[in-house]
Amino acid sequence: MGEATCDCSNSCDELIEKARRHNVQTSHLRSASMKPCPIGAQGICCKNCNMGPCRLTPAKDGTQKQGVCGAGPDTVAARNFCRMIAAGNSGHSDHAREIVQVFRAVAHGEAPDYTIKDENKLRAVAEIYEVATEGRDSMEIARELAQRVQAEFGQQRGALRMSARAPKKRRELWEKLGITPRGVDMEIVETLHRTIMGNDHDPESLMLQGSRCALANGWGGSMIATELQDILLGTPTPVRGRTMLGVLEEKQVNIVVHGHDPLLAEMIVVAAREKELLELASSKGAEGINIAGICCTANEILIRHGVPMAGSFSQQELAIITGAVEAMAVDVQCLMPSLPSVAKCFHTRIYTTSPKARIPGAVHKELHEDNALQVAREIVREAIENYSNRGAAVNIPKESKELVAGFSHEAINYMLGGSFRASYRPLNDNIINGRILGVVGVVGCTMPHLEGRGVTNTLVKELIANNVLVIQTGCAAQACAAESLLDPERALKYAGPGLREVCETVGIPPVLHSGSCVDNSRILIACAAMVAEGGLGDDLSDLPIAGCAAEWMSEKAIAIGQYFVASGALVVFGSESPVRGAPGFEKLLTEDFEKITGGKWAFTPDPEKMAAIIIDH
Ligand code: SF4
Ligand code: MSK
Repeated sequence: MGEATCDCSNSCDELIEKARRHNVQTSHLRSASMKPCPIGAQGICCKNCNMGPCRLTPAKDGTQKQGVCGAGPDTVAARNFCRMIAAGNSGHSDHAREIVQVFRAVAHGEAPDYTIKDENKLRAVAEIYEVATEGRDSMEIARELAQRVQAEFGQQRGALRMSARAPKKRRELWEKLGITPRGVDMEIVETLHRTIMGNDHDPESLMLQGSRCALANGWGGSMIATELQDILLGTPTPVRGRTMLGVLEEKQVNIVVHGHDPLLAEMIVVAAREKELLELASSKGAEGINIAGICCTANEILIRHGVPMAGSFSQQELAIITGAVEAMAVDVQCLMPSLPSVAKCFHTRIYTTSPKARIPGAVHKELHEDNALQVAREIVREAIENYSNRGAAVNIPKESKELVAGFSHEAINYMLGGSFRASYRPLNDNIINGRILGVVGVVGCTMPHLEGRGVTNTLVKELIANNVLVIQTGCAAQACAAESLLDPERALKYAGPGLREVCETVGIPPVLHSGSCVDNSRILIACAAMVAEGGLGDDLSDLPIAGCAAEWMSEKAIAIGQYFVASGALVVFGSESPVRGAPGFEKLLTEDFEKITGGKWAFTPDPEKMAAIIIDH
């Protein structure tokens, strides 16, 4: 592992030290004392039935062990991998379901606090779903669109409409392989069915279903979430912002929003700007109300409003330990159950807002489509009341960094081609003439045990130095922002001459932050647009593209990785292979899959090796 290169390491170290002094456990401290299970780490522990759990470590003489039922390591590892895909897909797709429900409610006049912000996108998505738009008003279109999208969750046959956005050749390959995604929920259920005890034991057959399930996420659930969020909340365009824990304000009421679903955070942003609540804050001696985000909720409100990002996944507890956060309001996913116990030592109030993500010890205020702003106002009001309870031990790190984010597919298209002829032509031309080597999505999480090591940053710097244009989402973007890699002026100095010339001409930075985890679907759309533009081949697997996650922790990351592999991309993950105890299955993922879908996996914890694998490719 390389030297620590993340500028935030010092401030994080100070807060971890403060936690230690206060006898507060954080993920960093727990991680240091946790020895991962060596069998699970290799993918060969099975607990799918009560004859086990079976641990399939090779016997001393080297013979491969089998579970009580006779399942070998390859079957067990394949089932475990597919279950991660199904779980990851469920996260993104159930998030999408919530968005569709609110969208439907807006269309029926039942969600008074939301509206349709992007009419152009409403009409564009309606066309994908073959909803007539000519001469119809937005709400009429939205009602029919909501019904069609909602039906896709339970759809049993045919293809998810969004998958038609993939190039024709790719769709034909999916058909030939029998992996065209049929229904959002159906692919998750079938994957779980195939992986219960006594069912599908063939690793390749399992992974074809795993691929179909992953595609139902990338070209289904995630894409539905992204597009409908844009319709409801606005399609992102480049916006300036700030990041790191230094965005918390010493003299203001700080409210941190955390999770993935932007519906609550949007309303908290609205409530925090209301005159009455600002006056209440002032009456309590605060100079204002400061909203800051953590994880993907941060990305969502950054790309639409420029709201500062306090930090990434591994910094959620540290935000509380600053002693300066009056309230942390969470929605769904990536929420550490430790938050209330950390908050107990400070004055922070933790609010859960989804019935699907409750945490013992948190105050629960449930958000629905018809009460969103009211819940947001209550949280903001209670945070203001809590301001006077702030203790003396306030330690807000000094650093914060500037950044530019909000590079949706539409924004990139516009910036490349201009307002009269938005297109990917300049990008394709510069790949063809060799100025740009390729385009890589650097996504994924941050890990407590890697805090401050700059793993993602090392990878991104290496890529842009080699003229690779980087697109980011998720907490990886937050890690890079903390080292000014999302600050166009500062990042350009790391870019190779070809990439730098193109970025300067077109006016884009070499690292483009396009949003949250579900917004990886924006990268799929951008890749499909590159194929459609012509000159680089007629399938996604012909493009010089790759996806990678230098740090990853969630099953959602595996689901994302597999939809890129099934779409024809090389995917490199920054860890030892999670299936290394099953050599046959590992070979299927890292070698044989390329012959099936044109994409494959690679694993290495070394960011320089990751970059080398991608550049070679
Ligand atoms: Fe063991 Fe087979 Fe049951 Fe898995 S399914 S726990 S390998 S007996
Ligand atoms: S929030 S899934 S830690 S990126 Fe999307 Fe960050 Fe990973 Fe959660």
